[in-house]
Amino acid sequence: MNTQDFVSIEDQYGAHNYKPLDVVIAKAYGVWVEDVEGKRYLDCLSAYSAVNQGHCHPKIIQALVEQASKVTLTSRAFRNDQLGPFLKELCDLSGYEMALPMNTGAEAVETALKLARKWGYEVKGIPRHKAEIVTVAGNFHGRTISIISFSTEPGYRDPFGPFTPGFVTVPYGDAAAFEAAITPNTAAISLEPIQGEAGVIIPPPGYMKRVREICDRHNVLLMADEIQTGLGRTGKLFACEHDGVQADVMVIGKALSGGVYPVSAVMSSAAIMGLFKPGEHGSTFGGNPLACAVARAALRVMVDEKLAQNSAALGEYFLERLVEIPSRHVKEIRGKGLFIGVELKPEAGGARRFCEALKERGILCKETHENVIRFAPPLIIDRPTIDGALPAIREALNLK
Ligand code: IF1
Repeated sequence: MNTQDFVSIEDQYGAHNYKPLDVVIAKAYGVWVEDVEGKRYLDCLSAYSAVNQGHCHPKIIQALVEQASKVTLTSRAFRNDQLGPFLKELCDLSGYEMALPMNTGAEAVETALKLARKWGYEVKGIPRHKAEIVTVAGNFHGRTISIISFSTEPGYRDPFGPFTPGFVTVPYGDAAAFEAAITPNTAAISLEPIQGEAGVIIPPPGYMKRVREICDRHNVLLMADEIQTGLGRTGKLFACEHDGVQADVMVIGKALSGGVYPVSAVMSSAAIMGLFKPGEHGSTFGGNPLACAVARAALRVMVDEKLAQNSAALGEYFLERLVEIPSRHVKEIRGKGLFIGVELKPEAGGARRFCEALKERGILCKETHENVIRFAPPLIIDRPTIDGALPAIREALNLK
């Protein structure tokens, strides 16, 4: 079967909820993927920052294979010998006291929303079922009904109501607007320290710090979604560290498993996490031994290979090289660590055709919204690999 055969069969039998580039990947290692025709590409998406450790990292795959032959799933009806050590290692690394494991990012966000509401009722004293959670314009936290209920992207939300109540929207990057939206019933604010899907939107300096202060002043929880920004992507282990802030509740996923297996988690203090009582929350697969063994290995790789530091150094290098490329199409290039957005001018004809052109030249990128090309390679990338990609990027950014 060739590329077109795979595309046809997928489009005939699969729901059309995506518009992927027509590259059919059959194999991947490190920063590289290979398609069914044997053509090699530099991966500059990293499965939306899930494969920060690089594709098929040998140590993570080894953990997967070894654990798979021992025990994969116990359910939380019983205990397993991977869960406790995983939670401890995750807490030690992140500076949180307790963790709750789930599978996908959206599930972890849902978990955090439930936790914030329960905190609102039991700790803050908000009247039952009146809790409000402040969210920001341009947010992306996943695809469940409750999460899309506060999406400001019509395409993600409109056809899927009725919506979950209890969410309020304020502009992103505007701490005063957040403060003005707080009522006695406000339990939490939820935000991404840098917005990914919105197009690598970096808020004004000090925004997270001001949000933290406002949360403290009004007894409101700060919930940070670090599913995409966390685990080294922005040059720190967590993006909140850029502002010296610790959220009350942090959600992580994606690279928590190095992209090998779906693993997510909610992190918090013992006081807050302790509000969950038996039966109030759970998941068949959450905290399974295979997930935990994989995540333990993925975290070890993150630390041992200093991936956050590499992201900071190589991200700065990559950004500098990109800025040097002359292109009449580029409006702005911004980024932190290896989380880089190239925003094109409205008249450039959309980011998609540039991503197609990059693909033809051996680089895989995905447009986000109409006009932003995101460059987010695995954090193990080195200078020679970036240098090797620059001529192709220069060509693609200079399409007619
Ligand atoms: C898709 C976007 C990226 C996320 C943040 C939670 C989740 C995500 C900050 C949910 C997921 C993904 C989902 C993926 C595309 C991708 C994405 F363009 F849609 F927005 F990365 F930029 N919080 N982001 O970024 O995690 O439930 O998917 O594990 O195809 O929808 P999930």
